[in-house]
Amino acid sequence: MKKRNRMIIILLSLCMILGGCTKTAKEDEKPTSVVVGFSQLGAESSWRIANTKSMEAAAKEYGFGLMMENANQKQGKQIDAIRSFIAYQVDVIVFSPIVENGWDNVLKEAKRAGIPVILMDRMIETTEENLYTAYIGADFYAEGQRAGEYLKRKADALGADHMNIAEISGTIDSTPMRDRQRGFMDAICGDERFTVIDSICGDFLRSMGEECMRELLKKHGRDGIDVIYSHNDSMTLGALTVLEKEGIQSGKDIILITVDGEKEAVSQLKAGKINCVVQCTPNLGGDVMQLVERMKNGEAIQGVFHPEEGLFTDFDDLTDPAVEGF
Ligand code: GZL
Repeated sequence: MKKRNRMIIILLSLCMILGGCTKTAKEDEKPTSVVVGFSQLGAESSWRIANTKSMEAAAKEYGFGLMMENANQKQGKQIDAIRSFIAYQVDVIVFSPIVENGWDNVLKEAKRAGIPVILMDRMIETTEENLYTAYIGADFYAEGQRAGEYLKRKADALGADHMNIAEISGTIDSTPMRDRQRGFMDAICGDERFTVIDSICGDFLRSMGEECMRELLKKHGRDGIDVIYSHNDSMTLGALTVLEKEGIQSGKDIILITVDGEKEAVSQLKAGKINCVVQCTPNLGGDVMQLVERMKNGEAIQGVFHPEEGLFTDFDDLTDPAVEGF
């Protein structure tokens, strides 16, 4: 018998022996009381990675089974994941919709299957009734307003008579992009000092933040932009590397306003390179699983649940230990 075949037989036998000795993980685990199907939209930013960790930790803490599918920024993959959760007959479906539209059909299937849906982090736009039980996530409009109110305060402090604003936006038609833009524009609306000269999509990605900044500088020149309003820290940190390469003093020559509140952005605030960090907590897992627990106990859950959020700015005492990122 060829040596190779002999080796294969030995290896196979070894696997069978070992396989028989170790209990499969399943036999060790106590049966889970609840299985949560979770469609996560991607891993595009530090915020998203922290959000995923928060969901995993909370599911473990509550002893719930968590079936998580990462859609890598593709709505179609989220829809497929939700369909697989329905087929598996999970107890609850949780998902963070990458964009607001296009969910009615799959959510009607979940409704017909009697599986409650919780929206986490982002909202959907629908004319259908009761396609989801609850929304847990930020009030993005208020986040945009906070950014706008900060800018007005900053303009007052600088005695600025005019400021050109360029926006680097998140994923088009996502709730954070739509509402952070709306809240900001409403806050500065009517204030003659401000002109929004451009808005360019960076898709919440750091690499795109760099590209957007290069394009904005090319289009408007280094003296043509006074303020950058960026919808998340990842894009802001990308933009920052371009400003530094160009020898532009961000935080001074150009005011930088960002949203999320990750550690690196807060340290750049403390370094004077970012002026305002609007908080948006990724730690939603505990709230989600608490809601699942209440639903499991028969409570009728309906509504919108926003976490407490604020902002850190260059007007604050940045040595205060409370000024920290996630
Ligand atoms: C906000 C979340 C956004 C973050 C980005 O709740 O949906 O998506 O602001 C993330 O960092 O990519």
